[in-house]
Amino acid sequence: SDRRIYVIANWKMNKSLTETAEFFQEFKSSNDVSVVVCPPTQLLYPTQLFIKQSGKPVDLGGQNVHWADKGAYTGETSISMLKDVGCEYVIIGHSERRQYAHEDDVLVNKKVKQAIKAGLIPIICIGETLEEKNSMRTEQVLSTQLFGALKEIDSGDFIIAYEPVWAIGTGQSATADLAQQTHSYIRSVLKQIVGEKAENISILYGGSANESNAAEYSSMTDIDGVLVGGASLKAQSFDGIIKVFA
Ligand code: G2H
Repeated sequence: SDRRIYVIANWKMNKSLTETAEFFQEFKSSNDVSVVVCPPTQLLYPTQLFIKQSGKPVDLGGQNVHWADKGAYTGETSISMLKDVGCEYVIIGHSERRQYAHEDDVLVNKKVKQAIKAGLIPIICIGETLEEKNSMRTEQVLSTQLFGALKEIDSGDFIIAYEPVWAIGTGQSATADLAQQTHSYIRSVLKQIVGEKAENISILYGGSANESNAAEYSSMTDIDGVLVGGASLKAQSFDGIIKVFA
């Protein structure tokens, strides 16, 4: 297919300025796959400088964004602010934001719409909890999240990250077969929403992805890369994952 393969780092609330500088001294990256690093907000600008200094092929992404362009929203960061410091991507609707910041599909949709309009590529996170999985509601949950996040959107300028909540930071990664099955279902729902463009939308797996399980994911037809938390914090292990997909 024509789909782009992505290996994306989500550093979450980790790393100091010094640790970030050290990361980019070691990091190799690759031209054969699209590599994106999403550091915490206060490190976005220095990270952009470190990337330039290193000369390595890496794009920058935010971990969250506000839907408004500017104004009285204390503590928030706008889409144009992310773009101003060099971001081309932004993670939207990560399960940790859904859980701790009470983000719902309506808010996710608001952010996704504005990001696409501004030319920032949203990495839209969806995924079921363990309880939803155990009660056989996975497909229903994913379909609701997709229709919600993509309301009034007909472009295909976004990335989907399937992150089963039970697999996040637990070491309990989804088997590649289960992930493939789910990704294929997600693509069928995307087809209902944006039509044939669904064929070109990259669907990434996230949830305890690492150097050891990356090869299995990369061999699956509907898995177009990974969104990596814990295993992206060390340049060496993140490079290891990139190598598998490159
Ligand atoms: C899921 C993932 C990255 P981890 O949250 O978004 O994190 O790889 O640590 O499970």
